[in-house]
Amino acid sequence: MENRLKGKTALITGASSGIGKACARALAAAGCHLLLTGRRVEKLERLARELEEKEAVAVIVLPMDVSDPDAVERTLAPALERHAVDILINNAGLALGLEPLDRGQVEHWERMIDTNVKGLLYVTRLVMAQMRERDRGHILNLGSIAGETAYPGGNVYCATKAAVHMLGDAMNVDAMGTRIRVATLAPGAVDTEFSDVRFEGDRAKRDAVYAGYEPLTAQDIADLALYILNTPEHVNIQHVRIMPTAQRNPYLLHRKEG
Ligand code: NDP
Ligand code: 8X3
Repeated sequence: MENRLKGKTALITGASSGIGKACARALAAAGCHLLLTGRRVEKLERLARELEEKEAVAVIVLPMDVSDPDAVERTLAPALERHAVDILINNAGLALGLEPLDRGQVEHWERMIDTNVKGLLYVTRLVMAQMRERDRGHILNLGSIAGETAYPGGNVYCATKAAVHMLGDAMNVDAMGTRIRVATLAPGAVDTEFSDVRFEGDRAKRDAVYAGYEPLTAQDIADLALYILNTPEHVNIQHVRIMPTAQRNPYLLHRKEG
């Protein structure tokens, strides 16, 4: 397939691990320059050095907590004066806890809503404004099958991803008449640090999520993201759902015994 990504600039939120990191690697290999954001600066710096050396692209690290509107403004606004962003991957996100709503922790809810929904909005407001001025750009939001089907204990996480799906539709509507494209990518189970974060380092709980079947890898998601972002300008893939073959919906997971 023709490479339409070479020389473009991509901003990825949450590039320090998992899907964001795999997307950074895939886009750099395709010749994209990168703006990488996240809170764990050391991990971002290491990735930036690796990709600059290996792929000969320019990589800039922008340490930023997306849930802090002042930090987003302070960090992104000056960066956007220097760089025109062609691709935005809104990937930063997390789940915390798996309790029924009535036993949920308010602090968990606030962090999920502030990161997955409000963080995405703070970043997109600035980047999409620049894309509108340039009449070009591609936004890819990480949704989830959790945003389509509620599962026990998923409550607030599911609601944040449902919001991401609706915001993707809303961004497409708001971009009507421009050349801005918006995609929502909704994965099922992907083996990343996601469950380490959700269960706050409880190894047994984390391992149980991926036991007895082959989950998706971050690379699988990056491959799909690359396909979506490399389509010609008249193609706007708006919503894609991707799951491991063993999983048919959040409930239906075929696990092998033993
Ligand atoms: P990881 O935990 O591996 O990665 C999450 C990334 O988000 C990290 O780079 C983290 O960086 C960043 N992040 C989290 N909070 C913030 C914050 N407040 N500010 C800035 N960055 C933040 O998980 P995944 O790669 O799996 O998750 C990526 C996205 O994919 C999420 O939106 C998740 O909801 C979604 N997803 C994941 C699935 C899965 O099964 N793994 C399935 C469906 C969707 P740092 O800690 O350095 O800030
Ligand atoms: C992450 C996938 O089903 O564990 O969004 O919530 S799930």
